[in-house]
Amino acid sequence: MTEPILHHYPKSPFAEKVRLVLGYKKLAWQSVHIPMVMPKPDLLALTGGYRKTPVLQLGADIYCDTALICDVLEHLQPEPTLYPARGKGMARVLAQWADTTLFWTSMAYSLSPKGVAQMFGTAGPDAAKAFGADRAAMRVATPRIRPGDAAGAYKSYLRRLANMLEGQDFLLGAQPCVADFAAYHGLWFTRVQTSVMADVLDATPGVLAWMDRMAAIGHASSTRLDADAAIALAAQSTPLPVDDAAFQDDHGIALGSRVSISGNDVGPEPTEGELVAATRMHYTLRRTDARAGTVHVHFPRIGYVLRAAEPA
Ligand SMILES: N[C@@H](CCC(=O)N[C@@H](CS)C(=O)NCC(=O)O)C(=O)O
Repeated sequence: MTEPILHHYPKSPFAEKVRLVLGYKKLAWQSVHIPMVMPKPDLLALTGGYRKTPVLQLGADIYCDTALICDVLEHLQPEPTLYPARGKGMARVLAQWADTTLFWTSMAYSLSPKGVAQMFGTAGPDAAKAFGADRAAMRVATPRIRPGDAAGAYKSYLRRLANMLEGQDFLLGAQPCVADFAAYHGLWFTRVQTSVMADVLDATPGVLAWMDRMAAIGHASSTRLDADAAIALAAQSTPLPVDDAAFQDDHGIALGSRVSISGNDVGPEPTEGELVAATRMHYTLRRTDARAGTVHVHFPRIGYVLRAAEPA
């Protein structure tokens, strides 16, 4: 098996979610560091437009969004499972809440002026300003949460998580599942990246103890790869066969059509290509890039907008 390649940067909470899933599944991986803000020409050579972090690459297959990346890693290495048979619907629903509502609340709380000053440290106020402008442009359907509202909501959510952890080590039982990884990463950002804001966690010691258990999972072993090598690998590889028999058409868009896919709440940058598969859970676009060659770019259905592409 070729090692999965993760395109990410160390401070990214969603990347921390995937790094821990790789650790949980003991999968060795290769690590490509990408910029925190646009432009990201090397990442876009692979994705064709998608700019969010992280992205997973297997040869010429490019997987966008951590919900899909978790499914792909589960397929690569089924044990230990992220989706225990009993309660897997609950695990996915809780993960979706955690990746959206909980995440946005934790970021609105953590990225206070004090938190931002710590995060950018010596990089200074200009870097912080560029980061703020970059992220504001990404928010198409997520209103900014004001600091007082974020603080109150965050404290409530932490109490709810603490309540779920009473009498068990992880959110839905004795073992972690996808919901634990999804709930963890926003809190990790508060605790580790903006530790000046971390006293909000002190009121829920059960959550802190669970965070220690999650951190102990670790990141498995990784080796650094540079972006040019990852792109060259895509160019030398052939995308995996797609499951066109499992076509589920919910849009009246036939396989073979030119389409675009973009995020429906954050990250409006579209990826365009030929729709080569649309299964119950995900879409696959084929596109050809001057540097990366022919690649398949995959997106989950949930959270993304599929449209027929405008005629050129
Ligand atoms: N739903 C996406 C969200 C990913 C996301 O918003 N990631 C943040 C970083 S943690 C991001 O992309 N920020 C902008 C960037 O890195 O360019 C996922 O699950 O992968």
